[in-house]
Amino acid sequence: MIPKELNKADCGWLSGRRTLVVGLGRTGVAAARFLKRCGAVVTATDIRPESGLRGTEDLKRLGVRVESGGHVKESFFGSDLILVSPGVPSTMELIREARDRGVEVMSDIELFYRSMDVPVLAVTGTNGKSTTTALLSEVLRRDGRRVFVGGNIGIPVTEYFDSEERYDWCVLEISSFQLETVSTFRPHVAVLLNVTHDHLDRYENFDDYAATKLSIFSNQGPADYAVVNSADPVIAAAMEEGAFRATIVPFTAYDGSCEGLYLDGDRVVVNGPFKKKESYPLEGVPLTGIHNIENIMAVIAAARAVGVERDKLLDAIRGFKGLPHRMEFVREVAGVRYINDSKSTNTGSLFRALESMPNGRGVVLIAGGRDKGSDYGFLKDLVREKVRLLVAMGESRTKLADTFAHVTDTVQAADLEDAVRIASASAGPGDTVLFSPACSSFDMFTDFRERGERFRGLVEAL
Ligand code: UMA
Ligand code: ADP
Repeated sequence: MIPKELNKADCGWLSGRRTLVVGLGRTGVAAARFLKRCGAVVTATDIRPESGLRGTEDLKRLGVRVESGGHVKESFFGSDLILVSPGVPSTMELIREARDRGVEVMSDIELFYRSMDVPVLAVTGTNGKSTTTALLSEVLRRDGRRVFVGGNIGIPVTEYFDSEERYDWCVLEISSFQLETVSTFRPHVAVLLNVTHDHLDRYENFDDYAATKLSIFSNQGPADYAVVNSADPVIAAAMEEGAFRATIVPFTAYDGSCEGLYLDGDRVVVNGPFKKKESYPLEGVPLTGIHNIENIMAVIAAARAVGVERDKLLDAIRGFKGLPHRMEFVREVAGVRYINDSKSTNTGSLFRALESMPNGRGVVLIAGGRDKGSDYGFLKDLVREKVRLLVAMGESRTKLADTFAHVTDTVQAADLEDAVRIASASAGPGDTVLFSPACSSFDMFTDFRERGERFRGLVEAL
């Protein structure tokens, strides 16, 4: 077996530091374990009572002090360092006050970055992060590299140090929450896929959210790469303002011939900044939809930036079937196709889902869940064009039904089971039942996976 110390933690800087870990979800538990191993004096706190938490017994055994069922002010103010979980807003009063008193506050991404020493490729954006991260890591593996994949994709980054595998590259999916408290994080390649409305229940306004996304590039220099979707208005504006110090690799699935990556019929053309002009045919590529072409372009750009050859890239792209719960075909029943897009948690992803549906009004759309302060209005034209019936569910059902009442038929369902029953009764041969909620799942489910699996189960049972 490969010896453990190969994934070396260079974490002497943590030794003896009084550290408070806020939030004991997956991030907090992994980070507390890592901090303890580095010799920090660790307290971990969660607003939930201990009965609702996992992994606290193990932490206590390691010598971590656990404060559950609420947060203790003194623990915040008496720390040298606060490690804040992504789900905990960094603007929280106690954290703000602690920072004012000189306590350093960081996310696990910053903690990780300061403690390791292999190149990082980081992917952010409102939508497409997981698909792009998974495909990019697949490409690097196909090229024989030893890759750690982590971050918002569901693997806390500090688990890197737990692994018995030896890594020499990191591909990280990074959320805006994780970027709120980074200061030195400098990915060698940073990808920004798009910036559309999301998480407006956490940020003051859209500009605030967009600025957080763009901060992924803050510490890059000319030897690094910024892979950006130049068709996105927020990103185009940032390019215009000269917001990047890294070498920019722009990509667009909309404009014709230009610098960077563009689409020419059924081929992706790479026209700089790399020396060789290349083209990548898309025939035989399982991922479909214009949004996935964007994801593929981002992957090609990022992989070329770190020297992966064209043939290996194409092989991996052709072999990648996509992740579950993203426009996943479930089954055809009586001529009706059922698609599970449970990972659609905002209006941008619903837009792309509808855009990829055939013209005509053959879509029965099931949407709704926990609203995040979204404005669904801009979807009206697309809904009018494609959706025959909207089945609205979850906390946002009235808001959705009111928004679309004048452009299509709408009905409110009691729950997902009711929604699938209504949708299947009204869909006819040639129609598609599309489950693309545009909202988070937390009103009725643990997460998007549970929601998608429930949908799949209901469709299998039809
Ligand atoms: N908590 C407090 N005090 C508070 C608020 C919350 O103690 O004031 C506690 C909660 O009681 C809970 C813990 O904090 O026990 C939850 O922490 P968390 O929400 O950060 O959950 P983790 O399990 O650590 O998961 C996080 C990410 N979650 C969020 O960003 C909300 C996961 O992304 C990520 O996969 C994981 O870290 C590993 O990096 C999920 C997500 O929904 C998939 N991300 C958002 C998205 O994709 O839209 C950004
Ligand atoms: P994320 O990790 O950012 O949530 P995923 O790859 O999990 O991204 O996809 C989430 C949702 O967004 C799915 O509904 C998927 O079909 C859609 N999607 C994927 N890529 C893109 C993209 N580039 N632009 C817009 N929507 C996308």
